[in-house]
Amino acid sequence: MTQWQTIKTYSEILFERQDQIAKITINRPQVRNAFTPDTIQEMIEAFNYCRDDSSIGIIILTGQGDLAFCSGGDQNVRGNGGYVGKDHIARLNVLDLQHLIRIIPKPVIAMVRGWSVGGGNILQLVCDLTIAADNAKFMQTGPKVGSFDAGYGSAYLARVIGHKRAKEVWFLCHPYTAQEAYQMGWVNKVVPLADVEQETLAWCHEILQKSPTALRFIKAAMNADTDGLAGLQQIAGDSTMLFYESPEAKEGRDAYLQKRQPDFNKFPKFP
Ligand code: S0N
Repeated sequence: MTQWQTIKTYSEILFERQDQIAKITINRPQVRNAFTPDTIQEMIEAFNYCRDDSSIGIIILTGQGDLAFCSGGDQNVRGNGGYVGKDHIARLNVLDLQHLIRIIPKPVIAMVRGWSVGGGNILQLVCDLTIAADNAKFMQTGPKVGSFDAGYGSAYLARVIGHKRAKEVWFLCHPYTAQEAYQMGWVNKVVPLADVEQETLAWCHEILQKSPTALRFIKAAMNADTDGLAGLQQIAGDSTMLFYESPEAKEGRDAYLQKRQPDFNKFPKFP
């Protein structure tokens, strides 16, 4: 059995690691891992930790127990302008988390057991890869419960599974089995429930053998195609990060600090 070590103790999530692999688990099984703004805030903090810790190479997002990955926003704390947390402010901060999962420059794998519903299913969608247990079920309920996600939840879903399928998912609000989701390209692999963590870890270990910079640029490039200028900004920032490492960029910095003209002529002009 895999040994996980706690990175930090939270009230609504588990945050653990095993060497270079971090695991963030929504820990509210009593409500099928529905999230509140506080759950989301804890996840944002954990993802940011993973982003900053250079010894973490990959992140697994999952839900506690076999019954649900996540059932979306907790309807008990749904207020008038969003979901209401301990600070009594109504907000939709799950959108911030979706964005963070997209821009974090490390692969994020959703490990889905049981229900993946509503805003929880959008979190699964925005992860880079999804490994589903054979008991997983995928569903959008927005039009049934008076809500919708017209961002990644609709437009990006259409890119992933096709427009006709995405409209079917939202217009009918039917559940789809793991096998049906696999056939639509909604998930990457379906395995027996008992094997899902072992399989997810196997994918993590294989990915960790690859160049982290290459993975970073591939993720950013694919997201830039869907994220417009914000996606371009991400890949541009990655390019700047690499450029800062170069003698050419350092010459510009050093010349400024030494109050002299930079000598850029010594650097090659590649084809
Ligand atoms: C998940 C379902 C299908 C599981 O069914 P199952 O296994 O039969 O269990 P239940 O008996 O139904 O549930 C067990 C207990 O858990 C509670 N519970 C389940 N889900 C929720 C939830 N989301 N909120 C609060 N409680 C939940 C049940 O009430 C039950 O409790 P007890 O034992 O006390 O009766 C099934 O449970 C189900 O269909 N759940 C509701 C799914 C749903 O409609 N989710 C909300 C969808 N909307 C969002 O996620 C909003 C997302 C969002 O934040 C957003 C952000 C940006 C832009 C737009 C949006 C947007 O609004 O969409």
